[in-house]
Amino acid sequence: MILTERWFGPQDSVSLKHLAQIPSLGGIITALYELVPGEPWPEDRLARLRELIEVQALRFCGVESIPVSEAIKLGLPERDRHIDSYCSSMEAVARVGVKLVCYNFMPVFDWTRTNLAEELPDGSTALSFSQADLDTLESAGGPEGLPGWAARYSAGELRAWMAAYKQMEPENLWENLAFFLSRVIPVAEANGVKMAIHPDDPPWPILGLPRIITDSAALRRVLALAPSPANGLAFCTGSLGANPANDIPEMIREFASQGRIHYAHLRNILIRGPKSFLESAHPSGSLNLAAAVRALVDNGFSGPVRADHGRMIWGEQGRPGYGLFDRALGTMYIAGLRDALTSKAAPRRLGESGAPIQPGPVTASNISGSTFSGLRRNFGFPGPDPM
Ligand code: DNO
Repeated sequence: MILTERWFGPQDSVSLKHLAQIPSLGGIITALYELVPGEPWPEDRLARLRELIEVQALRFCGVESIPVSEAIKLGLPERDRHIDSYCSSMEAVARVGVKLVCYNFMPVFDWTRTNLAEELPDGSTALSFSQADLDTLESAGGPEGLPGWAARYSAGELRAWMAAYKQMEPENLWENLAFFLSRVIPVAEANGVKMAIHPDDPPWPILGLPRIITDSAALRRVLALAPSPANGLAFCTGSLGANPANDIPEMIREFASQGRIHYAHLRNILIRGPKSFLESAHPSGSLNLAAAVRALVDNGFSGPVRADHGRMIWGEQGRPGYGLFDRALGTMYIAGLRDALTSKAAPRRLGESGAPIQPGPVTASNISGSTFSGLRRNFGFPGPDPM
């Protein structure tokens, strides 16, 4: 299991340098967030991201996400062109040495919350969701008031996309997912890439839109659509766990033992009532993250995990869910669970040894094979690369 954090690129208010100071962190998950879904990803920009990551002696472990355009999810005529772009982006990702691609198949909205900064008694703030609040918002004029989503579509686009899904039944969405996988999985196989579908968050239909990746039966079905090791899961405890009927450790045991979990998001939630939850601190909430980590470890999972979201603590301001401090605490909690279960010392990373280091700039002499291993060698960092 390799511990990673998500980084939103050079525009992120949390710097790579600060992320690299989290003990035990092995890698970064990022993407070309500035590009529109359906556009092919230029390899040179990916190579630049890799360089920035490796200068911090971290590894570029995966992309989250190459977004799936609405045209693909709706099965519109331009989906062929978008799928071609998708495959070419995946090939570019593979060429820079990154072999994990996370994606989701949620119509219009990705993860959805009704409050991005609910104040808790201890003065921290957390993301929360309440179906009742969403229903109120819907009856008060629609999803434009929904916090957080607005960056992606204009109000007009949003209304148009929602209207386009009006006639769509869940089975139609399954058909479009099957079509997408039939085209992308062979390309993933040819490039040694693992595709990892993220479950729907929350795992039930919202705002009249179908949501299909919600429980064990759905995960089995998506894996069966393309019975290839390249077709796998981004197992998200917080998303699936919002439905108390989902037994998280049991689900992990099932899918990890088949080698089909390629990536995991490990965060906690506090279920407050039917379809109502709060994103709680990693060690406390309705989910047993220790059991989740144990299920991963016991079933041979060796891929990247990340703490996913955190609360805002210690007065930090920033992108909801993606501040530095609470994600760092979550990462340390997961590292502790992992190390206790594996009885292995965590792989030491450059900079944790106490030796003074100056990671940049990268020069020809410290790039050998990859910048990452070059830096490791230059600074006399012992042991194999942590992947
Ligand atoms: C939220 C994330 C999701 C995830 C996508 C994957 O923080 O877990 O936005 O990145 O659903 O495609």
